[in-house]
Amino acid sequence: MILQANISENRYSRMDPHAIFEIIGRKRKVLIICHNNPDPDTIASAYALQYILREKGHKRSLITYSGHIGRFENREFVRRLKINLVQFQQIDPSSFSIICLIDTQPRTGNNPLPLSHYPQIVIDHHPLRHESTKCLFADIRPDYGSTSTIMTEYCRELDLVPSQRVATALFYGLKTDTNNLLRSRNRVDYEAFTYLFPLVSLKTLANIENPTITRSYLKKLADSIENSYQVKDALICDMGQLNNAENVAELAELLIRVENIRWTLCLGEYSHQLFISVRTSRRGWYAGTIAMKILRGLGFGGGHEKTAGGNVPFENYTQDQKQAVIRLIVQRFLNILALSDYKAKQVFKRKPDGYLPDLFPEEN
Ligand SMILES: [Mn+2]
Repeated sequence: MILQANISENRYSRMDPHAIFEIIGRKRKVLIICHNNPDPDTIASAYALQYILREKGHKRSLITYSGHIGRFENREFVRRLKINLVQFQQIDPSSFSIICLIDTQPRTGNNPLPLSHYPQIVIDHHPLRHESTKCLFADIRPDYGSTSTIMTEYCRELDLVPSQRVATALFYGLKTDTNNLLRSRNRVDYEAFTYLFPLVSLKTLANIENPTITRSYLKKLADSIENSYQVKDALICDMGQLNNAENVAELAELLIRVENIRWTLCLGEYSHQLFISVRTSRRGWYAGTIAMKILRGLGFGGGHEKTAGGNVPFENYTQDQKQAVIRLIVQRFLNILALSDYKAKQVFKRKPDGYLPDLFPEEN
């Protein structure tokens, strides 16, 4: 999830991957840091960097992250591809001689690296931040659809054919970050996609994309759908306590597929934060800007044209204050979309009498 909308900057800082080995030299311990609540792109890119280092003789690198891996797909991704990730709280960054930030940059608030530490290596495709220019190796390519694309190019430039697991990881990272290339504006993403494709395990990919789900997850989804409100062409749902932070995005993605619906807003609480997710099928309305506006003064929001998200810290709020914040966000959302005058209806509420056919009549 991108929590900072910054679409104006498009500056570049491009590097030759061979320089990585000059910087590492004979130093041994390399720490590879993903962005918080890591998604497939940051995990795949960290995994590819670890692979490249190992192939070049640097065997002691560690991938770390902070937050949660929420989606079942992403947990399956880590499990099936046997990617070793360690929680940042369990390590001491001072015991590493080289620190790399992947798919994130210094001082963005989106990675766990303390301000007292500076990374030597930064590889990312988000807008270039001034702080990154102070790093020895900053390869920032904002016109790339994914960091996985950059890492695929590294493999090629270094004459390394990715292993099947690395290729599958990079392919999935690229696929998800560009929404199946629909969000890509650059042919380099297509080139990486077609280069990786023959190396991918399609069976593993299918397993990742169709993971087993839990009963509690399905129940959360069913209850939330039943309790959602339709306001003209928008569906709005307060999901209450979430099973994981990604629930809001998953439901918003499902509800935006409902016929005649062009907007969805889902909200829910997870580990003392309110998470929100916005989706639209309308062109020309920037969902990221809307997320930013509805959370102004409350938390942080941002995103892309059709998908956006954000969060509000809920630590010091009473139950009443939390409800007030949620109502304010919904009101702002309706105001921006000029929907305030329409009546909210619970269109998915089940009838109390129950109409289910008796599939299993009791045997006497
Ligand atoms: Mn990314």
